[in-house]
Amino acid sequence: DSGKSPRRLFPRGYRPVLGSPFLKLCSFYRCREQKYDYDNLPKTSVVIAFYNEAWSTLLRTVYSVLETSPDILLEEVILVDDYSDREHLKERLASELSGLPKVRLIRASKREGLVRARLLGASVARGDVLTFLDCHCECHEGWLEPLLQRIHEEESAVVCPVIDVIDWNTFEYLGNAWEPQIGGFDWRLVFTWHAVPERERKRMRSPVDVIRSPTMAGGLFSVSKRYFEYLGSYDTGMEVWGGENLEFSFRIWQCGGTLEIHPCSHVGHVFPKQAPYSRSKALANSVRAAEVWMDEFKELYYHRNPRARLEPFGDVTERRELRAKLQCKDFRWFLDTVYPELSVPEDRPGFFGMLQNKGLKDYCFDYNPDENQVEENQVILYFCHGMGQNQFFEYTSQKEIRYNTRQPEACTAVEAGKDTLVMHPCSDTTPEDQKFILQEDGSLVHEQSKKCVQATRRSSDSFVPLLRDCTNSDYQKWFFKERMS
Ligand code: UD2
Ligand code: MN
Repeated sequence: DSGKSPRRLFPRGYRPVLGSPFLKLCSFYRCREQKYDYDNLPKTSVVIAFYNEAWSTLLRTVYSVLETSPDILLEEVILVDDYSDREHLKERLASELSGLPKVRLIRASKREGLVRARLLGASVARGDVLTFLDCHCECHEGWLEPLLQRIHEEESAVVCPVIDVIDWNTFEYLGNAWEPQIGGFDWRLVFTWHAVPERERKRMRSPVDVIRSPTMAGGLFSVSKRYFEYLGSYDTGMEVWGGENLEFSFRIWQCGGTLEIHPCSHVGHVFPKQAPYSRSKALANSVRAAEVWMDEFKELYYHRNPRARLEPFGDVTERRELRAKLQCKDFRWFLDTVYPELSVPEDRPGFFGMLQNKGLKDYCFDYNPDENQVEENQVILYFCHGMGQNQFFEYTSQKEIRYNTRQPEACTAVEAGKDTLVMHPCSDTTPEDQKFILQEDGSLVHEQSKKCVQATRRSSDSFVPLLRDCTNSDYQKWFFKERMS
Protein backbone atom coordinates (compact mmCIF):
# COMPACT_ATOMS: atom_id res chain seq x y z
CA ASP A 1 0.00 0.00 0.00
CA SER A 2 2.68 2.45 -1.10
CA GLY A 3 0.31 5.19 -2.20
CA LYS A 4 1.69 5.42 -5.73
CA SER A 5 -0.69 5.02 -8.61
CA PRO A 6 -0.23 1.47 -9.81
CA ARG A 7 -0.46 2.09 -13.53
CA ARG A 8 0.73 -1.42 -14.29
CA LEU A 9 1.01 -3.70 -11.32
CA PHE A 10 0.05 -6.67 -13.44
CA PRO A 11 2.37 -8.35 -15.91
CA ARG A 12 1.92 -7.28 -19.49
CA GLY A 13 1.17 -9.99 -21.99
CA TYR A 14 0.74 -12.61 -19.31
CA ARG A 15 -0.06 -16.01 -20.79
CA PRO A 16 -1.43 -18.91 -18.78
CA VAL A 17 0.85 -21.80 -17.95
CA LEU A 18 0.90 -24.60 -20.51
CA GLY A 19 1.70 -28.22 -20.07
CA SER A 20 -1.49 -29.39 -18.39
CA PRO A 21 -4.20 -31.62 -19.80
CA PHE A 22 -5.66 -31.79 -23.23
CA LEU A 23 -8.65 -29.54 -22.74
CA LYS A 24 -6.53 -26.72 -21.41
CA LEU A 25 -4.05 -26.94 -24.27
CA CYS A 26 -6.71 -27.04 -26.96
CA SER A 27 -8.72 -24.24 -25.46
CA PHE A 28 -5.61 -22.07 -25.14
CA TYR A 29 -5.01 -22.07 -28.89
CA ARG A 30 -8.65 -22.19 -29.91
CA CYS A 31 -9.55 -19.28 -27.64
CA ARG A 32 -7.10 -17.04 -29.42
CA GLU A 33 -8.72 -17.88 -32.76
CA GLN A 34 -12.24 -17.02 -31.65
CA LYS A 35 -13.94 -14.25 -33.59
CA TYR A 36 -16.50 -12.07 -31.89
CA ASP A 37 -19.43 -10.19 -33.26
CA TYR A 38 -18.35 -6.91 -31.63
CA ASP A 39 -21.00 -4.72 -33.22
CA ASN A 40 -23.84 -6.82 -31.91
CA LEU A 41 -22.64 -7.84 -28.51
CA PRO A 42 -24.40 -6.28 -25.51
CA LYS A 43 -22.51 -3.71 -23.45
CA THR A 44 -21.73 -4.39 -19.85
CA SER A 45 -21.60 -2.46 -16.63
CA VAL A 46 -18.87 -3.84 -14.41
CA VAL A 47 -19.94 -3.68 -10.77
CA ILE A 48 -17.28 -3.88 -8.07
CA ALA A 49 -18.37 -3.70 -4.43
CA PHE A 50 -15.64 -3.17 -1.88
CA TYR A 51 -15.27 -2.88 1.84
CA ASN A 52 -12.00 -1.64 3.36
CA GLU A 53 -9.93 -2.96 0.50
CA ALA A 54 -6.24 -2.10 0.16
CA TRP A 55 -5.35 0.62 -2.33
CA SER A 56 -3.15 -1.39 -4.68
CA THR A 57 -5.48 -4.35 -5.15
CA LEU A 58 -8.52 -2.15 -5.66
CA LEU A 59 -6.79 0.03 -8.25
CA ARG A 60 -5.27 -2.98 -9.95
CA THR A 61 -8.81 -4.27 -10.47
CA VAL A 62 -10.04 -1.01 -11.95
CA TYR A 63 -7.07 -0.45 -14.26
CA SER A 64 -7.11 -4.02 -15.49
CA VAL A 65 -10.79 -3.73 -16.43
CA LEU A 66 -10.07 -0.53 -18.33
CA GLU A 67 -7.02 -1.92 -20.09
CA THR A 68 -8.46 -5.27 -21.14
CA SER A 69 -12.08 -4.48 -22.00
CA PRO A 70 -12.80 -3.44 -25.58
CA ASP A 71 -14.16 0.10 -25.49
CA ILE A 72 -17.25 -0.84 -27.46
CA LEU A 73 -18.24 -3.50 -24.92
CA LEU A 74 -17.66 -1.54 -21.74
CA GLU A 75 -20.48 0.76 -20.70
CA GLU A 76 -18.99 1.74 -17.34
CA VAL A 77 -17.25 0.56 -14.21
CA ILE A 78 -19.31 1.09 -11.06
CA LEU A 79 -17.39 0.99 -7.81
CA VAL A 80 -19.61 0.60 -4.77
CA ASP A 81 -18.03 1.59 -1.49
CA ASP A 82 -19.79 -0.48 1.18
CA TYR A 83 -19.27 2.16 3.89
CA SER A 84 -15.52 1.62 4.26
CA ASP A 85 -13.77 3.52 7.00
CA ARG A 86 -10.17 3.34 5.82
CA GLU A 87 -8.79 6.80 5.08
CA HIS A 88 -7.34 6.03 1.63
CA LEU A 89 -10.79 5.05 0.35
CA LYS A 90 -12.24 8.52 1.01
CA GLU A 91 -11.25 11.69 -0.90
CA ARG A 92 -8.02 10.18 -2.12
CA LEU A 93 -9.85 7.39 -3.96
CA ALA A 94 -12.46 9.78 -5.36
CA SER A 95 -9.76 12.01 -6.78
CA GLU A 96 -7.75 9.10 -8.19
CA LEU A 97 -10.84 7.84 -10.04
CA SER A 98 -12.16 11.21 -11.15
CA GLY A 99 -9.77 11.36 -14.08
CA LEU A 100 -10.65 7.92 -15.38
CA PRO A 101 -13.10 7.46 -18.22
CA LYS A 102 -16.26 5.43 -17.55
CA VAL A 103 -15.53 4.96 -13.87
CA ARG A 104 -18.22 5.87 -11.33
CA LEU A 105 -17.89 5.73 -7.59
CA ILE A 106 -20.98 5.40 -5.43
CA ARG A 107 -21.09 5.04 -1.71
CA ALA A 108 -23.46 3.18 0.58
CA SER A 109 -24.76 5.34 3.44
CA LYS A 110 -24.48 2.42 5.85
CA ARG A 111 -22.79 -0.96 5.78
CA GLU A 112 -24.88 -3.10 3.44
CA GLY A 113 -22.89 -6.31 2.96
CA LEU A 114 -21.86 -7.56 -0.43
CA VAL A 115 -25.35 -8.55 -1.61
CA ARG A 116 -27.01 -5.19 -1.13
CA ALA A 117 -23.82 -3.33 -2.14
CA ARG A 118 -23.81 -5.15 -5.47
CA LEU A 119 -27.51 -4.42 -5.91
CA LEU A 120 -26.88 -0.75 -5.25
CA GLY A 121 -24.44 -0.81 -8.15
CA ALA A 122 -26.84 -2.78 -10.33
CA SER A 123 -29.63 -0.28 -9.64
CA VAL A 124 -27.75 2.53 -11.37
CA ALA A 125 -26.19 0.40 -14.12
CA ARG A 126 -26.88 1.39 -17.73
CA GLY A 127 -25.45 -1.65 -19.54
CA ASP A 128 -27.55 -4.58 -20.76
CA VAL A 129 -25.30 -7.00 -18.97
CA LEU A 130 -24.10 -6.84 -15.38
CA THR A 131 -20.61 -8.12 -14.74
CA PHE A 132 -19.72 -8.50 -11.08
CA LEU A 133 -16.13 -8.63 -9.90
CA ASP A 134 -14.47 -8.74 -6.51
CA CYS A 135 -12.29 -5.77 -5.67
CA HIS A 136 -8.95 -7.63 -5.83
CA CYS A 137 -8.94 -9.02 -9.32
CA GLU A 138 -6.95 -8.71 -12.52
CA CYS A 139 -8.77 -9.19 -15.79
CA HIS A 140 -6.79 -10.93 -18.46
CA GLU A 141 -6.76 -9.94 -22.17
CA GLY A 142 -9.87 -11.30 -23.86
CA TRP A 143 -11.75 -11.97 -20.65
CA LEU A 144 -14.89 -10.04 -21.52
CA GLU A 145 -15.78 -11.06 -25.07
CA PRO A 146 -16.60 -14.73 -24.37
CA LEU A 147 -18.87 -13.80 -21.46
CA LEU A 148 -20.87 -11.30 -23.51
CA GLN A 149 -20.94 -13.51 -26.61
CA ARG A 150 -22.48 -16.31 -24.60
CA ILE A 151 -25.16 -14.09 -23.08
CA HIS A 152 -25.85 -12.69 -26.54
CA GLU A 153 -26.52 -16.26 -27.71
CA GLU A 154 -28.50 -17.31 -24.65
CA GLU A 155 -30.01 -14.75 -22.35
CA SER A 156 -30.62 -17.20 -19.52
CA ALA A 157 -26.97 -18.16 -19.30
CA VAL A 158 -25.08 -16.86 -16.27
CA VAL A 159 -21.41 -17.05 -17.20
CA CYS A 160 -18.31 -17.05 -15.03
CA PRO A 161 -14.70 -16.58 -16.08
CA VAL A 162 -12.08 -19.11 -15.07
CA ILE A 163 -10.75 -17.78 -11.78
CA ASP A 164 -6.96 -17.69 -11.87
CA VAL A 165 -4.93 -17.39 -8.71
CA ILE A 166 -3.07 -14.25 -7.66
CA ASP A 167 -0.59 -15.01 -4.91
CA TRP A 168 -1.68 -13.65 -1.55
CA ASN A 169 1.90 -12.87 -0.49
CA THR A 170 3.61 -11.66 -3.66
CA PHE A 171 0.55 -10.59 -5.69
CA GLU A 172 2.06 -12.43 -8.62
CA TYR A 173 -0.40 -13.67 -11.23
CA LEU A 174 0.05 -17.42 -10.91
CA GLY A 175 -2.60 -18.42 -13.42
CA ASN A 176 -4.36 -21.70 -13.50
CA ALA A 177 -2.06 -24.58 -14.28
CA TRP A 178 -4.82 -27.10 -14.83
CA GLU A 179 -7.93 -27.12 -16.90
CA PRO A 180 -10.78 -25.12 -15.42
CA GLN A 181 -12.56 -26.59 -12.44
CA ILE A 182 -16.27 -26.44 -11.76
CA GLY A 183 -18.11 -25.58 -8.55
CA GLY A 184 -19.95 -27.86 -6.17
CA PHE A 185 -20.69 -27.88 -2.46
CA ASP A 186 -20.53 -30.21 0.50
CA TRP A 187 -23.27 -30.95 3.02
CA ARG A 188 -22.11 -28.18 5.31
CA LEU A 189 -23.01 -25.92 2.37
CA VAL A 190 -19.42 -24.98 1.80
CA PHE A 191 -18.44 -24.26 -1.80
CA THR A 192 -16.02 -26.80 -3.33
CA TRP A 193 -13.99 -27.09 -6.56
CA HIS A 194 -14.07 -30.19 -8.79
CA ALA A 195 -12.58 -31.54 -11.99
CA VAL A 196 -14.90 -31.41 -15.00
CA PRO A 197 -16.83 -34.72 -14.90
CA GLU A 198 -16.85 -37.15 -17.80
CA ARG A 199 -20.53 -36.53 -18.61
CA GLU A 200 -19.83 -32.82 -19.04
CA ARG A 201 -16.81 -33.45 -21.28
CA LYS A 202 -19.07 -35.52 -23.50
CA ARG A 203 -21.67 -32.78 -23.63
CA MET A 204 -19.15 -30.09 -24.64
CA ARG A 205 -18.94 -29.72 -28.38
CA SER A 206 -15.42 -28.31 -28.37
CA PRO A 207 -12.65 -27.31 -25.98
CA VAL A 208 -13.89 -23.73 -26.18
CA ASP A 209 -17.49 -24.58 -25.34
CA VAL A 210 -18.81 -23.40 -21.99
CA ILE A 211 -18.52 -25.79 -19.06
CA ARG A 212 -21.68 -26.23 -17.03
CA SER A 213 -21.14 -25.86 -13.32
CA PRO A 214 -23.55 -26.82 -10.49
CA THR A 215 -22.47 -23.80 -8.44
CA MET A 216 -20.32 -20.69 -8.69
CA ALA A 217 -17.68 -19.33 -6.34
CA GLY A 218 -19.78 -16.18 -6.26
CA GLY A 219 -17.72 -13.14 -7.03
CA LEU A 220 -17.09 -13.12 -10.75
CA PHE A 221 -19.86 -13.50 -13.32
CA SER A 222 -21.85 -11.86 -16.07
CA VAL A 223 -25.62 -11.96 -16.30
CA SER A 224 -28.16 -10.23 -18.48
CA LYS A 225 -29.57 -7.39 -16.43
CA ARG A 226 -33.10 -8.27 -17.48
CA TYR A 227 -32.64 -11.93 -16.65
CA PHE A 228 -31.05 -11.09 -13.30
CA GLU A 229 -34.13 -9.08 -12.39
CA TYR A 230 -36.47 -11.80 -13.65
CA LEU A 231 -34.67 -14.32 -11.43
CA GLY A 232 -35.12 -12.11 -8.36
CA SER A 233 -31.60 -10.59 -8.31
CA TYR A 234 -30.34 -11.45 -4.82
CA ASP A 235 -31.83 -12.30 -1.45
CA THR A 236 -31.52 -8.91 0.24
CA GLY A 237 -31.94 -10.56 3.64
CA MET A 238 -28.37 -11.81 3.36
CA GLU A 239 -25.81 -9.84 5.33
CA VAL A 240 -22.08 -9.18 4.86
CA TRP A 241 -20.63 -12.31 3.27
CA GLY A 242 -21.36 -15.93 2.40
CA GLY A 243 -24.18 -18.12 1.21
CA GLU A 244 -25.37 -15.90 -1.62
CA ASN A 245 -23.25 -17.81 -4.13
CA LEU A 246 -24.95 -21.15 -3.45
CA GLU A 247 -28.36 -19.51 -3.17
CA PHE A 248 -27.96 -17.87 -6.57
CA SER A 249 -26.56 -21.07 -8.10
CA PHE A 250 -29.50 -23.17 -6.91
CA ARG A 251 -31.91 -20.51 -8.10
CA ILE A 252 -30.37 -20.21 -11.56
CA TRP A 253 -30.63 -23.94 -12.20
CA GLN A 254 -33.91 -24.64 -10.47
CA CYS A 255 -35.65 -21.70 -12.17
CA GLY A 256 -34.65 -22.51 -15.72
CA GLY A 257 -31.28 -20.85 -16.34
CA THR A 258 -27.83 -22.32 -16.81
CA LEU A 259 -24.63 -21.60 -14.89
CA GLU A 260 -21.50 -21.88 -16.95
CA ILE A 261 -17.78 -21.27 -16.92
CA HIS A 262 -16.23 -20.02 -20.13
CA PRO A 263 -12.77 -21.56 -20.59
CA CYS A 264 -11.63 -18.59 -22.73
CA SER A 265 -12.35 -15.97 -20.10
CA HIS A 266 -9.71 -15.59 -17.39
CA VAL A 267 -9.71 -13.30 -14.38
CA GLY A 268 -7.20 -13.47 -11.55
CA HIS A 269 -8.35 -13.17 -7.94
CA VAL A 270 -6.51 -12.82 -4.66
CA PHE A 271 -7.95 -15.62 -2.52
CA PRO A 272 -7.93 -14.08 0.93
CA LYS A 273 -6.19 -15.85 3.80
CA GLN A 274 -8.02 -13.48 6.07
CA ALA A 275 -10.75 -10.96 5.34
CA PRO A 276 -10.83 -7.36 6.59
CA TYR A 277 -14.16 -8.07 8.30
CA SER A 278 -16.05 -10.72 10.29
CA ARG A 279 -17.83 -13.45 8.38
CA SER A 280 -20.15 -14.65 11.10
CA LYS A 281 -23.28 -13.88 9.05
CA ALA A 282 -22.45 -16.68 6.63
CA LEU A 283 -24.35 -19.21 8.74
CA ALA A 284 -27.65 -17.35 8.68
CA ASN A 285 -27.22 -16.70 4.95
CA SER A 286 -26.69 -20.39 4.28
CA VAL A 287 -29.75 -21.28 6.33
CA ARG A 288 -31.81 -18.87 4.22
CA ALA A 289 -30.56 -20.62 1.07
CA ALA A 290 -31.36 -24.03 2.54
CA GLU A 291 -34.81 -22.99 3.75
CA VAL A 292 -35.85 -21.62 0.38
CA TRP A 293 -34.27 -24.02 -2.11
CA MET A 294 -33.32 -27.36 -0.59
CA ASP A 295 -36.68 -28.89 0.40
CA GLU A 296 -36.24 -31.98 2.59
CA PHE A 297 -32.51 -32.08 1.78
CA LYS A 298 -31.96 -29.20 4.18
CA GLU A 299 -32.10 -31.84 6.92
CA LEU A 300 -28.84 -33.36 5.66
CA TYR A 301 -27.27 -29.96 6.17
CA TYR A 302 -28.76 -29.48 9.64
CA HIS A 303 -27.58 -32.93 10.72
CA ARG A 304 -24.01 -31.99 9.83
CA ASN A 305 -24.16 -28.55 11.35
CA PRO A 306 -26.58 -28.62 14.30
CA ARG A 307 -25.86 -24.95 15.03
CA ALA A 308 -27.48 -24.03 11.73
CA ARG A 309 -30.84 -25.34 12.93
CA LEU A 310 -30.75 -22.92 15.86
CA GLU A 311 -29.55 -19.90 13.89
CA PRO A 312 -32.13 -17.12 13.48
CA PHE A 313 -32.45 -16.50 9.75
CA GLY A 314 -35.19 -13.91 9.47
CA ASP A 315 -38.14 -14.03 7.12
CA VAL A 316 -37.91 -15.90 3.81
CA THR A 317 -41.58 -15.70 2.81
CA GLU A 318 -40.90 -13.46 -0.17
CA ARG A 319 -38.17 -15.72 -1.46
CA ARG A 320 -40.45 -18.74 -1.23
CA GLU A 321 -43.11 -16.77 -3.10
CA LEU A 322 -40.57 -15.97 -5.77
CA ARG A 323 -39.81 -19.66 -6.11
CA ALA A 324 -43.51 -20.42 -6.53
CA LYS A 325 -44.05 -17.57 -8.97
CA LEU A 326 -41.19 -18.66 -11.21
CA GLN A 327 -42.36 -22.29 -10.92
CA CYS A 328 -38.88 -23.46 -10.09
CA LYS A 329 -37.96 -27.11 -10.02
CA ASP A 330 -37.26 -28.90 -6.76
CA PHE A 331 -33.92 -29.70 -5.19
CA ARG A 332 -34.12 -33.39 -6.02
CA TRP A 333 -34.20 -32.41 -9.70
CA PHE A 334 -31.14 -30.23 -9.14
CA LEU A 335 -29.23 -33.05 -7.47
CA ASP A 336 -30.22 -35.69 -10.04
CA THR A 337 -29.74 -33.59 -13.14
CA VAL A 338 -27.20 -30.89 -12.43
CA TYR A 339 -25.02 -32.40 -9.72
CA PRO A 340 -25.25 -36.20 -9.94
CA GLU A 341 -21.64 -36.49 -8.70
CA LEU A 342 -22.67 -35.37 -5.24
CA SER A 343 -23.34 -38.36 -3.08
CA VAL A 344 -26.53 -37.92 -1.09
CA PRO A 345 -26.33 -39.36 2.43
CA GLU A 346 -29.07 -41.70 3.62
CA ASP A 347 -29.19 -40.39 7.20
CA ARG A 348 -31.39 -43.20 8.52
CA PRO A 349 -32.79 -42.29 11.95
CA GLY A 350 -30.53 -43.56 14.69
CA PHE A 351 -27.59 -44.13 12.38
CA PHE A 352 -25.96 -40.75 12.07
CA GLY A 353 -24.39 -38.11 14.27
CA MET A 354 -21.80 -38.59 16.98
CA LEU A 355 -20.55 -42.15 17.37
CA GLN A 356 -20.19 -42.34 21.12
CA ASN A 357 -18.63 -44.95 23.36
CA LYS A 358 -20.52 -46.46 26.29
CA GLY A 359 -17.60 -47.31 28.60
CA LEU A 360 -15.50 -44.26 27.91
CA LYS A 361 -18.34 -41.82 28.49
CA ASP A 362 -18.27 -38.53 26.59
CA TYR A 363 -15.81 -39.77 23.96
CA CYS A 364 -16.72 -39.88 20.27
CA PHE A 365 -15.24 -40.87 16.93
CA ASP A 366 -13.32 -37.88 15.60
CA TYR A 367 -11.63 -37.43 12.25
CA ASN A 368 -9.77 -34.30 11.25
CA PRO A 369 -8.52 -34.54 7.67
CA ASP A 370 -6.54 -31.31 8.08
CA GLU A 371 -4.55 -32.30 11.10
CA ASN A 372 -1.44 -34.41 11.15
CA GLN A 373 -2.45 -37.19 13.40
CA VAL A 374 -0.22 -39.82 14.93
CA GLU A 375 -0.95 -42.16 12.09
CA GLU A 376 -2.12 -40.76 8.78
CA ASN A 377 -5.91 -40.52 8.47
CA GLN A 378 -6.43 -42.31 11.75
CA VAL A 379 -9.74 -42.02 13.56
CA ILE A 380 -9.26 -40.91 17.16
CA LEU A 381 -11.58 -40.45 20.12
CA TYR A 382 -12.27 -37.01 21.47
CA PHE A 383 -14.67 -35.31 23.86
CA CYS A 384 -18.07 -35.35 22.17
CA HIS A 385 -18.92 -31.79 21.19
CA GLY A 386 -22.19 -32.16 19.33
CA MET A 387 -21.20 -29.64 16.67
CA GLY A 388 -21.25 -32.10 13.77
CA GLN A 389 -18.22 -31.42 11.55
CA ASN A 390 -15.32 -33.74 12.49
CA GLN A 391 -17.50 -35.82 14.76
CA PHE A 392 -20.23 -36.50 12.27
CA PHE A 393 -20.45 -40.03 10.92
CA GLU A 394 -23.11 -41.96 9.11
CA TYR A 395 -23.66 -45.71 9.29
CA THR A 396 -24.95 -46.66 5.85
CA SER A 397 -27.07 -49.56 4.66
CA GLN A 398 -23.87 -50.72 2.91
CA LYS A 399 -22.34 -51.21 6.40
CA GLU A 400 -19.93 -48.31 6.01
CA ILE A 401 -19.05 -45.78 8.69
CA ARG A 402 -18.93 -42.77 6.44
CA TYR A 403 -17.48 -39.35 6.99
CA ASN A 404 -19.50 -37.24 4.57
CA THR A 405 -19.41 -33.82 6.10
CA ARG A 406 -16.76 -32.61 3.71
CA GLN A 407 -15.53 -33.83 0.39
CA PRO A 408 -13.97 -36.10 -0.58
CA GLU A 409 -16.08 -38.53 1.39
CA ALA A 410 -14.16 -41.04 3.45
CA CYS A 411 -15.03 -44.47 4.80
CA THR A 412 -13.66 -46.11 7.93
CA ALA A 413 -11.36 -49.02 7.10
CA VAL A 414 -8.92 -51.40 8.76
CA GLU A 415 -5.87 -52.41 6.76
CA ALA A 416 -4.95 -56.10 6.72
CA GLY A 417 -3.06 -57.16 9.84
CA LYS A 418 -3.55 -53.81 11.57
CA ASP A 419 -5.77 -52.81 14.46
CA THR A 420 -6.16 -49.07 13.82
CA LEU A 421 -9.17 -47.44 12.18
CA VAL A 422 -8.25 -45.24 9.24
CA MET A 423 -10.21 -43.29 6.67
CA HIS A 424 -10.04 -44.39 3.04
CA PRO A 425 -11.86 -43.14 -0.04
CA CYS A 426 -15.33 -44.67 -0.32
CA SER A 427 -16.31 -46.56 -3.45
CA ASP A 428 -19.53 -47.58 -5.17
CA THR A 429 -19.12 -51.19 -4.12
CA THR A 430 -17.93 -51.28 -0.54
CA PRO A 431 -14.53 -52.98 -0.08
CA GLU A 432 -14.57 -55.79 2.49
CA ASP A 433 -12.24 -53.96 4.87
CA GLN A 434 -14.73 -51.08 5.11
CA LYS A 435 -17.66 -53.16 6.36
CA PHE A 436 -18.76 -52.97 9.98
CA ILE A 437 -21.77 -54.50 11.67
CA LEU A 438 -23.43 -52.35 14.30
CA GLN A 439 -25.24 -54.90 16.43
CA GLU A 440 -28.36 -54.40 18.48
CA ASP A 441 -26.33 -54.42 21.72
CA GLY A 442 -23.98 -51.71 20.41
CA SER A 443 -21.06 -53.95 19.45
CA LEU A 444 -19.29 -52.71 16.36
CA VAL A 445 -17.83 -55.70 14.55
CA HIS A 446 -15.35 -55.39 11.70
CA GLU A 447 -16.82 -57.95 9.33
CA GLN A 448 -13.63 -59.11 7.65
CA SER A 449 -11.56 -59.69 10.80
CA LYS A 450 -14.54 -60.55 13.08
CA LYS A 451 -12.99 -58.26 15.71
CA CYS A 452 -14.69 -55.57 17.74
CA VAL A 453 -13.97 -51.84 17.86
CA GLN A 454 -12.83 -50.92 21.36
CA ALA A 455 -12.11 -47.55 22.96
CA THR A 456 -8.45 -47.85 24.00
CA ARG A 457 -5.99 -45.62 25.83
CA ARG A 458 -3.16 -44.40 23.60
CA SER A 459 -1.36 -42.12 26.03
CA SER A 460 -2.08 -40.57 29.41
CA ASP A 461 -4.77 -38.35 27.97
CA SER A 462 -5.63 -39.64 24.52
CA PHE A 463 -7.79 -42.46 23.28
CA VAL A 464 -8.32 -44.25 19.99
CA PRO A 465 -10.70 -46.89 18.67
CA LEU A 466 -8.80 -50.14 17.98
CA LEU A 467 -9.79 -53.65 16.87
CA ARG A 468 -9.73 -56.19 19.71
CA ASP A 469 -11.14 -59.65 20.31
CA CYS A 470 -14.81 -59.29 21.11
CA THR A 471 -15.78 -59.28 24.80
CA ASN A 472 -18.85 -57.97 26.51
CA SER A 473 -17.08 -54.82 27.70
CA ASP A 474 -18.78 -51.43 27.61
CA TYR A 475 -15.64 -50.12 25.89
CA GLN A 476 -16.78 -52.16 22.89
CA LYS A 477 -20.29 -50.66 22.85
CA TRP A 478 -21.14 -47.74 20.59
CA PHE A 479 -24.21 -45.70 19.81
CA PHE A 480 -25.12 -42.85 17.51
CA LYS A 481 -26.38 -39.63 18.99
CA GLU A 482 -27.70 -36.75 16.94
CA ARG A 483 -27.08 -34.01 19.46
CA MET A 484 -25.95 -33.36 23.02
CA SER A 485 -28.72 -33.90 25.51
C1 UD2 B 1 -16.13 -15.66 -2.37
C2 UD2 B 1 -16.45 -14.86 -3.61
C3 UD2 B 1 -17.18 -13.61 -3.18
C4 UD2 B 1 -18.47 -13.98 -2.49
C5 UD2 B 1 -18.16 -14.91 -1.35
C6 UD2 B 1 -19.37 -15.49 -0.69
C7 UD2 B 1 -15.02 -15.22 -5.55
C8 UD2 B 1 -13.72 -14.98 -6.18
N1 UD2 B 1 -15.24 -14.59 -4.37
O1 UD2 B 1 -15.42 -15.00 -1.34
O2 UD2 B 1 -17.46 -12.79 -4.26
O3 UD2 B 1 -19.37 -14.57 -3.39
O4 UD2 B 1 -17.39 -16.02 -1.77
O5 UD2 B 1 -20.15 -14.51 -0.13
O6 UD2 B 1 -15.83 -15.94 -6.10
N2 UD2 B 1 -17.68 -6.94 0.34
C9 UD2 B 1 -18.52 -5.86 0.54
N3 UD2 B 1 -19.16 -5.73 1.74
C10 UD2 B 1 -19.02 -6.65 2.75
C11 UD2 B 1 -18.20 -7.76 2.53
C12 UD2 B 1 -17.54 -7.89 1.31
O7 UD2 B 1 -18.67 -5.02 -0.34
O8 UD2 B 1 -19.62 -6.48 3.80
C13 UD2 B 1 -17.00 -7.09 -0.94
C14 UD2 B 1 -15.51 -7.34 -0.83
O9 UD2 B 1 -14.79 -6.15 -0.67
C15 UD2 B 1 -15.23 -8.08 -2.13
C16 UD2 B 1 -16.51 -8.89 -2.34
O10 UD2 B 1 -17.52 -8.26 -1.57
O11 UD2 B 1 -15.07 -7.20 -3.22
C17 UD2 B 1 -16.36 -10.33 -1.92
O12 UD2 B 1 -15.76 -10.44 -0.66
P1 UD2 B 1 -14.38 -11.25 -0.44
O13 UD2 B 1 -13.44 -10.95 -1.52
O14 UD2 B 1 -13.94 -10.99 0.95
O15 UD2 B 1 -14.93 -12.73 -0.58
P2 UD2 B 1 -14.13 -14.07 -1.11
O16 UD2 B 1 -13.40 -13.78 -2.36
O17 UD2 B 1 -13.40 -14.66 0.00
MN1 MN C 1 -12.55 -11.96 -3.09
